Amino acid sequence: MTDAPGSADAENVTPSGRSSTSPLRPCERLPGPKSSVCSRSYFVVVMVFFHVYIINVIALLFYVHYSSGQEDAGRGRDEAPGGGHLLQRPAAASSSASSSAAAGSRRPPPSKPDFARDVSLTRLEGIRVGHVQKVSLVPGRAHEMRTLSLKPLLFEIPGFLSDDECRVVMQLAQLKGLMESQLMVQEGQEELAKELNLSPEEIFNLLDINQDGQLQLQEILTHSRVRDGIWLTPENLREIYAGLKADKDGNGLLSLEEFRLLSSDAFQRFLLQQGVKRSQLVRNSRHTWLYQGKGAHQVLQEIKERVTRLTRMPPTLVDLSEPLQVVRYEEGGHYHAHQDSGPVYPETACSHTRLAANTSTPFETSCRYITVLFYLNSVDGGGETAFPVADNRTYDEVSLIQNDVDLMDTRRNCDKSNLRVKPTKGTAVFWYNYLSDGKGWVGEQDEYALHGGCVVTRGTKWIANKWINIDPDYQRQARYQQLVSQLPEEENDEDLALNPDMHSPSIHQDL
Ligand SMILES: *[C@@H]1O[C@H](CO)[C@@H](O)[C@H](O)[C@H]1NC(C)=O
Ligand SMILES: *[C@@H]1O[C@H](CO)[C@@H](O)[C@H](O)[C@H]1NC(C)=O
Ligand SMILES: [Ca+2]
Ligand SMILES: [Ca+2]
Repeated sequence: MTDAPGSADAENVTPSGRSSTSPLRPCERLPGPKSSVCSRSYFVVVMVFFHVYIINVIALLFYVHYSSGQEDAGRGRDEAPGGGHLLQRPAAASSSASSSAAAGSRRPPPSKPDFARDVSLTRLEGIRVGHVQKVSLVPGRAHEMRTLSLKPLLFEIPGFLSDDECRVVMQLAQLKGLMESQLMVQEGQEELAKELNLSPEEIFNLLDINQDGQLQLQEILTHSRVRDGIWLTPENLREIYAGLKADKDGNGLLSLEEFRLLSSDAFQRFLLQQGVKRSQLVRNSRHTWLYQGKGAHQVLQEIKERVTRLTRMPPTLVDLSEPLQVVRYEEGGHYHAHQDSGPVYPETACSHTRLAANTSTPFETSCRYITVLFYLNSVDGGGETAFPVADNRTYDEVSLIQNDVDLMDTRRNCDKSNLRVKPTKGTAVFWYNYLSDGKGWVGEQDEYALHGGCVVTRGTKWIANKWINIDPDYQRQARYQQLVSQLPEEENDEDLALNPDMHSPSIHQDL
């Protein structure tokens, strides 16, 4: 992966949004050291701290706050395991706490008759790392597909696109125009932060993952990353401490007393004063989206069909997925490690099936079952797609940052990733962002799918991402498809479905 700005795939985030933030499941005070469920919450708090996407966070916290009382009584299905993230946009943009709270706690009405599950998703077999299987994608030629890792289940297919196809895709993207994948962070959200109304003690507690009464650097870094924003390194954080004289006793940790003396937007203000460079953002690239439905350029339609054959996904699902994302990284471009999708909780809706989710669903994430990433050129230097924890024996979010080495930092530490894929023109890699539920549908998020685009040291890097969107909630996916199929045809192809640009005001973040 690599790349992509956002979303991309590899790098990515969702056009629709993924990104992450966590829906915090209501967790009463953090249970033990780093439980990942709760651990996301501090992260959210940190974001508040930095003021990034505050609106989402606030609405989220309100939601959690107000709904934690009545909790799960009627939550049906899948309890989501994992961590969290993503919330994209709260139902009611903030305004009053009470209104979003109300929305949040409204229970989905007893829903319509269930759809019988008549589809079973194929999941390819990886067999073992290095295994090569032949696949038939175009008439008269067999492609070789090599297994690169089992966690995540990841494959590489050289020559998936011809040189001409690569050229056409790059030209179409240029014709359409590329936009910045990540905007600079905006200022001025203090008022919102105030509405949050958490005491410094409460925030401190949420941040203190190991509950030792001190904030270690990693505790702050780990949870400041999940969304697009300024990417802090351990050194940045030390400079901030020094600049703000935050660590009075100089032990490198923030105690509650030290923390209390900082205003809630101190870090953010400090960073903005220093000036933020593009290289300090989570993503440093430009991208655009190319529609692949009826009427689209022949090459784009063929790519979509080839992806359908490769992944053996139902064609309707591929048709209803996000358009093709094309991303360009200039020299110096990168995309720090991220997940393309987020965990899905009962409170979370997938961006692509939002239409079928009831309005009471306050949070949104991208649900990208599969990421197919294409390299449109061979890069002169750097630009690999890194999978920091591919096939690692275990996964522990907090261990991603140790001794000042941050495995998610693709400007510095790609060489320490477990797996790196070199960008080669025409090659496609694809992987599953979710596990199977064991019954032919989408299961839990696969945390090992963490990936990023290493910094391009020479030349330009072009990639494209094709995501296959599937809602882990089968009923919601089915309802969505039914709704879409009832719409007049033009609409359903073009506007509605997943043109990310139409999704929400917040899309730019993800794209
Ligand atoms: C959402 O809930 C309303 C009733 O409150 C219902 O009429 C509507 O069909 C539901 N939407 C979906 C997609 O289930
Ligand atoms: C990778 O696996 C090793 C061995 O189990 C473990 O010590 C390390 O923490 C893992 N890395 C991450 C980031 O979880
Ligand atoms: Ca601590
Ligand atoms: Ca200290």
